[in-house]
Amino acid sequence: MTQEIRVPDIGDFDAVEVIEICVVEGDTVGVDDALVVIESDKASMEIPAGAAGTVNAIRVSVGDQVKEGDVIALISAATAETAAESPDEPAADGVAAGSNDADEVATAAVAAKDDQPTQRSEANSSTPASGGEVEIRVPDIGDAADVEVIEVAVAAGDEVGASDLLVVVESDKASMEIPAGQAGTVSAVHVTVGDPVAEDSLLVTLKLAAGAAAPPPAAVDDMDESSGIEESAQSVTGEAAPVRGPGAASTGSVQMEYQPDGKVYAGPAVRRLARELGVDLTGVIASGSRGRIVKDDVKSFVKSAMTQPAQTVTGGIPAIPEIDHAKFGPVEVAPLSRIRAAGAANLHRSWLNVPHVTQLEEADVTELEEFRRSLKAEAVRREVKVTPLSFIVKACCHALKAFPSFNASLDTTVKSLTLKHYYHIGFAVDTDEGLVVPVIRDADQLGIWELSQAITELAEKARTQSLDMNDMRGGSFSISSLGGIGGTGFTPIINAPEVAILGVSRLATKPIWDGSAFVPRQILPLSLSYDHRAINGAEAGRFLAALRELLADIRRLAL
Ligand code: CAO
Repeated sequence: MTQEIRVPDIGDFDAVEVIEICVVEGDTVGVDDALVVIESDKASMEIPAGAAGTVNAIRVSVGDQVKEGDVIALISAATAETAAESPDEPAADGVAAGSNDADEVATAAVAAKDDQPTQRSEANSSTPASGGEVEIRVPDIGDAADVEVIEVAVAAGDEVGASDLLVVVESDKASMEIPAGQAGTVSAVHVTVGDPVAEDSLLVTLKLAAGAAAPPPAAVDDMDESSGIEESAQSVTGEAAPVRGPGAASTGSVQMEYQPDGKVYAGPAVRRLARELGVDLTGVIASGSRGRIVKDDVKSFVKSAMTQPAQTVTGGIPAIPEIDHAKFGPVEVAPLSRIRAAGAANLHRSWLNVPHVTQLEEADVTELEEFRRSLKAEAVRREVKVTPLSFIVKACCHALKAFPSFNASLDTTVKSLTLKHYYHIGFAVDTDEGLVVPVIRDADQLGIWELSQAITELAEKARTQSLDMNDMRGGSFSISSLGGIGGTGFTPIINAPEVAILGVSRLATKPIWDGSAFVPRQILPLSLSYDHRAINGAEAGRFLAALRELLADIRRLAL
């Protein structure tokens, strides 16, 4: 039976924006699996499937404005057979998917936006105690039942800032992160994980930092009764970032890097899965948009930890010493954006796990450039910009077909190579928020105009932060082009689990000996980094030679 999944009661908000689509048509989902994430000016909320089944249709797109009752997706309910195949997914449990009783469907994972710190602290329920201390209590949680502490993020003695997370509680409807609300030092923590709590339960006592004023008790009473979860939503931090990555192992265990703030951005279903598997979410690298941790991230984390070979050398990676740079002159601390932090963790993971080799080549693209220039007038008419990158993507697809081991992934036990029969080419885009890698799907099926269009559109989406998860996953090979910026060569880091990446630098006119004289030719520097476990040097040399030939004579791309 097909059921309509609708936007639940979203409190005071008339229209909220869809910021993420978490599934694609055909996906099998469990009751708690998020379908979409919506975001108002105050909070974001995951809308779960509410019933196990298959996604038949998605009725919204990223950027759409939706309101209570709007249809998000159609789900055909799982048969008894398929339900039995996923015993770990709880049954619908009386929750009517497609029901208009939004409260029933709304397992809201709420997260305040980064730019709402003051609202977060206002929403926090704190009461003054003696001696410059405040008591942080559970805020109004509406009619939520079975509220439990699922994370305690601080210990007595910890110094916290106003937006720092103290405790995460979870009810039958939502998970709520409760921040400090004010800067200070934690004097006492009154709960532990698993404790049942209710509105006004004492969580933490905080000694206020000098100069910070305790809020008047009225602040709690002033809270709007009806706002319940939504008001509490403001107390949820969305500042999480992917943090530690498995990879640097010492004495047989997986050693992680911690994000200094140690916060996570994940919905209740993901938190529940992490608890079941004993995964500390602060160690999981997020792949969801804006640094949200999704279920697959938790699974990858576990898989990676389980397949980490036992470490035979002790000592691990020596830590870089913490230095007080201010001792040497004025400094300023700039926090990394979530995208940059996620990128840093991914790059570190790849760098530590993959034995990289980078091989260099130069391609004579004189004729390619001549042809590209000849397209200029038509490009203006078509309103598309044709850069060397479109030709490079096209040439890579040809080379990848000839050398399938470059369009592949190694399995985690390094026993087999999965050769992909699709050519989804990722390309690095430099944005103000950091590096992102959107993917051109089936790039081998596209002509130069279409590739140029796809590159322009995806780069624009990347720069306006409107890529959704589908735009960024499933890549089989990546290109990092710094040609528009400069440089004569670099060693790109592989976008694991892919096994190779092509770096492109700025083309230059060089004198080339043609047998009788030096002639000016336009030379494009290429640098191919590859996973030496999957590809050997001779193969890489042949791949680059093929690419060089294709770029030198683009008529070959038509063969
Ligand atoms: N040599 C010389 N000029 C080049 C060139 C090259 N290899 N590649 C592009 N150019 C030119 C273009 O033709 C364009 O010139 P015009 O404006 O005169 O036509 C100009 O440089 C700017 O190109 P572009 O950057 O707008 O377009 P692109 O298709 O080459 O690249 C994109 C698109 C999104 C890949 C790029 O803008 C970008 O973000 N690059 C950075 C990628 C990055 O940061 N990589 C590092 C990752 S760390 O490993």
